[in-house]
Amino acid sequence: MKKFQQLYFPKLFVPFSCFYLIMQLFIALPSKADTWRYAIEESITDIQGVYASHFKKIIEENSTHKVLIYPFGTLGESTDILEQAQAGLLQFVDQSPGFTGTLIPEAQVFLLPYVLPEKPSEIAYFFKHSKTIHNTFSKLYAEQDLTLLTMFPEGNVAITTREVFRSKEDLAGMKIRVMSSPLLVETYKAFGAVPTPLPTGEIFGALQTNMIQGQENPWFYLESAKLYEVSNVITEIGHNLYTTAVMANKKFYQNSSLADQLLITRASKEATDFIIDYQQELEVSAKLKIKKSKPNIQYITLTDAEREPFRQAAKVAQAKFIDMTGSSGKAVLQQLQKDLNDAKHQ
Ligand code: 6CS
Repeated sequence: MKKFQQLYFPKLFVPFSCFYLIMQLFIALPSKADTWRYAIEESITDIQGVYASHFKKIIEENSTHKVLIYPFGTLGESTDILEQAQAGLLQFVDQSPGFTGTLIPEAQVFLLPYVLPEKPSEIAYFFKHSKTIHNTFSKLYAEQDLTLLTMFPEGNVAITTREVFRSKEDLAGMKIRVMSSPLLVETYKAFGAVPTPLPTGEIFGALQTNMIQGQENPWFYLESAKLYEVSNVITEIGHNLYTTAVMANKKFYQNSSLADQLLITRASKEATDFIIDYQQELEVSAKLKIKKSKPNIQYITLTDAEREPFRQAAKVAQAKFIDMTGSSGKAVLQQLQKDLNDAKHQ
């Protein structure tokens, strides 16, 4: 065997290394101009749209490729666009864990109440450095034919209702719309409400017709989707930070040239840094815009004491998360807690 290697390996090695070098050179060169399709769950002026526009700008300024952005509604609901991205009809897609949870249950770790940080500096550090996002989740998304490019925050989640609520008892019998995540359903059950999963396009109409009596979303979205128009009260219980994820079709990404892969990574990173700062400003302006447009809307922030029963209910949600995800989810949660600790002590 040794003799065989000595005899043949150098002969095989020289042409192989030449071939390898030529391939490296080839993939480092700019690729032919392509049009990349990218669908989002929101409108072009919403956070996902601003992120996608920033990403597009970087790609188009640094290559001959074009990025076509498909805003919410143009290609269907969130579940439709994810399927299109998995099938390779779209190169990029934005889908939030509230919807991805049915496909990748571990993604719901981002929906656990009272887990994610509230301080802007911790939020920024967490999203930029989290091993949960950049290592663990990359593997889980890859199993679903998706290359996870980034995750970023969209602001604090508030709950809109018809009637005032300050306790779990007040929520009894209230149908609260959630994204189609089994964990969100369990969370709102633990909060005392009647969780009602509905697609995004049905929220406004369902509130208007009293089919549901409330829903949760980040402040900028309450304003931009005009959800305040069909609600009387907006309550902050401080339970969550809305998180979303951007993915590429795995085959598309893996078959892209090295130059394109590097450009996609760079655009994702720069757009993430940009959007983390951008989204921070929106909560205050959304609150002002809503009040201006509907002065009699009531804003309520639950006190620490009032939040306590919801914090207790969060323990039930965490146990449900482990039930749904087993040892894999347990490891994800442990890693997330380490990441959050790092963010706190950065
Ligand atoms: O609640 C929803 O369905 C939507 N909320 C936001 C903030 N983004 C997209 C998502 O589809």
